[in-house]
Amino acid sequence: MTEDNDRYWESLAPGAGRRAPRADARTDARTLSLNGTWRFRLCADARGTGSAFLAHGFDDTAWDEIAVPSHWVLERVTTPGAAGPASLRGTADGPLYTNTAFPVPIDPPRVPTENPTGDYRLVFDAPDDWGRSVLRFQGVDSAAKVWLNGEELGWSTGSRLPVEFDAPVRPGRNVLAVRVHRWSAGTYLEDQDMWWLPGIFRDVEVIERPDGAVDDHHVHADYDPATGMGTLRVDADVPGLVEIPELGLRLEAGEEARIAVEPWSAETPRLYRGTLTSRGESIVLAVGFRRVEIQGGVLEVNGAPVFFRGVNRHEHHWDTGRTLDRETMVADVVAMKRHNINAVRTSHYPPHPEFLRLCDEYGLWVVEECDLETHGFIYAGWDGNPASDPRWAAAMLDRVRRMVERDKNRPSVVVWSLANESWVGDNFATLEEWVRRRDPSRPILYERDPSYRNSDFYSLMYPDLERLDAIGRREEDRPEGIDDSADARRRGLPFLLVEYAHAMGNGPGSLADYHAVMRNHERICGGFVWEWIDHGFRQVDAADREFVMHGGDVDYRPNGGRYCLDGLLFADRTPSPALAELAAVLQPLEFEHGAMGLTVRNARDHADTADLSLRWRLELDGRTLDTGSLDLPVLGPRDEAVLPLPTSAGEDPGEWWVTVEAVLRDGALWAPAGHVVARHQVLLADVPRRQRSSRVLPPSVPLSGGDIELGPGRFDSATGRLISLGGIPVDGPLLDLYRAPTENDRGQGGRNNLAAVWSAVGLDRMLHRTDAVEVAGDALVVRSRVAAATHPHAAGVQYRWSADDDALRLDVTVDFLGPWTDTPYQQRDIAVPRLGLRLGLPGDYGGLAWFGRGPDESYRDSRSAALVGRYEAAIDDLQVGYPVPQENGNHMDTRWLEITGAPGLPRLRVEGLPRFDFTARRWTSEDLERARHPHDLRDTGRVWVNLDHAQAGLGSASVGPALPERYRIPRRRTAWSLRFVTTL
Ligand code: IPT
Repeated sequence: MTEDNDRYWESLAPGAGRRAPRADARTDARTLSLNGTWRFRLCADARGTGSAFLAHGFDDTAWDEIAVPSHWVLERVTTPGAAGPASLRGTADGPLYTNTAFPVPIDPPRVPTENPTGDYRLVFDAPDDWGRSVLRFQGVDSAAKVWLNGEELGWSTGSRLPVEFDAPVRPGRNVLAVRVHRWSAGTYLEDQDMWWLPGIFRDVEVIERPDGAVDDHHVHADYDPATGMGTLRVDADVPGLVEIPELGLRLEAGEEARIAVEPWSAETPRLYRGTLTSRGESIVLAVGFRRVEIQGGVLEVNGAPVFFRGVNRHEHHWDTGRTLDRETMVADVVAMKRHNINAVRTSHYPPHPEFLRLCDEYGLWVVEECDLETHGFIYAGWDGNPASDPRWAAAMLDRVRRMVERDKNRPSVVVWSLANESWVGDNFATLEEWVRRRDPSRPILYERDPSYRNSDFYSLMYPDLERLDAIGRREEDRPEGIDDSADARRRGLPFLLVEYAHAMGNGPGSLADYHAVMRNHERICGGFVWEWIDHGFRQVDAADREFVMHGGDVDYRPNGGRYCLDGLLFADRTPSPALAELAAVLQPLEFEHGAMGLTVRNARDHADTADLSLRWRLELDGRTLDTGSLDLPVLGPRDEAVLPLPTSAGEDPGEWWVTVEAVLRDGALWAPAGHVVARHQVLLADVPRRQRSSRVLPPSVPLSGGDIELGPGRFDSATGRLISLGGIPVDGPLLDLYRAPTENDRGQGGRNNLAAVWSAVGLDRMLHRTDAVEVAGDALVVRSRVAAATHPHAAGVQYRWSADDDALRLDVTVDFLGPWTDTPYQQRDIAVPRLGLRLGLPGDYGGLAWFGRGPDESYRDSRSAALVGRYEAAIDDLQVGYPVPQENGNHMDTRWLEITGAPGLPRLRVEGLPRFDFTARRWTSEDLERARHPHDLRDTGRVWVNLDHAQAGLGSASVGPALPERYRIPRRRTAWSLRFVTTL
């Protein structure tokens, strides 16, 4: 039996033999990158390959080659017993996704004997004059033991944190051997909602440490908003000279200077570059002067309240997992800046240090979170939770220290977050005390302890709007079990909405609602949408079709299923419609049109508007008539001005709209000149059209059998159904009450599962029965009853058709009949997702033009990004390829829609009286619902167009509150009208 102290991977200690954590820095000290191709052997348990691989002479040519950094589960490697390397993706040996559950039995700190272990080997050369050095791993998941030239250097846990060893690197040939275990005691502290991805997944380097090199340095760069003066002191463990040429500063390490500076903020990321030079090396400094304070329960930076327009960002790439290259990090930062996001919570671990350097440079507020989450103890009733077990204090503190020490010099980091979802425990007091002592310059966040005793913020996840508003007023309910004084303290804290708006599938809804509530209360320093990017992997199926793999595509339990696909970016980093919506909601200029003109408010906290200019365009029914620019006075933070509208409506009939856009005057680091940061539309006038005089046609009723003709329409006299329209063979229009459920429609854990209610009442399988086909004056009236098998409840529909010369008019009236209560659900909850009509057209149709909201999808609770205008698109381009097929592509407030086909086919124009929602696709809602992946969707040979009175909102119920009542469609008598015109 192995001695317990040999089982280091199950040790409560976080590591051994490691150097003390220190600040991340760029240095001119000689550095050898050890990234590249290593040798690798995957083993079934923690013994690995034994000890032979440490030796210089070991022959590793039969081992796999592997890229470092990478996760071995995403590479081609040989599994124990197999003949050659293969991809583990999609297998139980591959990437595994759990949301809250532990992948190991709960028995801390032990892990199963089945513990995939990778032995890594690298032979590298050091120059002849190479001296003393350290070996640094920026991230190894989850536990690693390291040997250099046969000598054991130590071992470590803490996957998303750096570790350094003193490394006796020799001039000439060196052999580095690393053993990495998939599961370890560290696993119990790393139960974040994400894929389990083992391996050496961040950079490995050897850094020379000449005599007098800087071990650690601490930049103190304060800004006094009252005087405009900055204070700089750089502490170092060795004598050194600090130089900031731009400020004419030369001072000793440890010495303090006061000097007039421009402060750093996310909106004005003013960095002063310089160096710290000691006898042994020169370190790059990027100094941002700023002060973070909580004053009167409000978070301030540089004396001004600050508002986080934030997102939660996991590190993810659909090929390489949490191994990201710099280009990908830049892409993330640029995309955030371009979408008006100004803050990132590094959920739920410190990111690659380069990402934070980019945040300093491009300007993003960072809430940096420690690599610490014990969520899975929820399945043990929190029994044994490390947070409340003193034996785990050292390992927890080790993580927080490694984060704070690494990133203490980053101006972008303004809040330290101790952990995510780890419930309560005294160990958090230990962490808090240590952080306060080490870095009093930043506030501390811990969201989960209801007493908030270790947090400078009150914080929650996914509250509904009413609760959030009460919090803003400091009138929220008291959390259970909290005494008066703790409650009073908590109520005095600023509020940070650490997660909201669950962007899973189509959604979230209510981004604009949340933003409005948050902006209304100074207590609320902003929020962070969950989350930035879908964690899906690019994968091919047996038929070689590419798809985005989620947890449920791996046959493994426990399995977090699709919950890893909840980002604003799709896994391939294309923005989802939700990101455009977020950008529109977060725009840094706010507009309001009133009698006095157009009020423009600078919604920024620290920057004025000198970088922006305004331009406008005048449109009549979506056609541009005139454009121009508008003077924008330089508005200070939170200032406003009233501008006269630059143009006015004419007399021609139609809708006169002016659209104002704020654009970057000059290029910024993150976007070119002309990039649009804010938009606003004003309806100047809706000039009525003169009534055309047209000839009303009566229906021609056949004597026996035959079809009924009415204007351009031909109807089946028995069913009353439209057969052709201006010569186009059609299916329907027929009442449609259903949509393919979105992730949010399915709720979470049995709560708010609207989709289940819809299915229980049969909305997904309604049968249509014609009860009457009558000629009433000039109209054809068709009465129908629409109901599902098994149930007595129904929708009663009246289709009233009338015609003039060239058009067919349809007036629809829907009633809800019967009890609608014959299900396990209460009738009150049975709102329908859609109240509309489904029309089938020949598959030769494919082109669309419309006047209404666009160009991208819009829903009643997500329509800020979709401006009113005239748009054109191919049907195929209107499909939003959610990786799990579901309702998508709705367009609200459509005035008219034109559908065109192959040359020679009549053009069909549908006019709203006054408006409708449309969706067009080559498959039905039922097909969408059935498909598991987008490639399951097949062209049915028909085009299915929905012409809807309304569709329900999206909400955020996949993790969040129920869809607000006002975004549901009540079951009550409803009527709407459309006009159909066909032209050749
Ligand atoms: C919250 C988690 O912090 C986050 O990691 C993610 O899992 C999110 O939920 C849902 O996708 S925790 C949840 C219990 C509210």
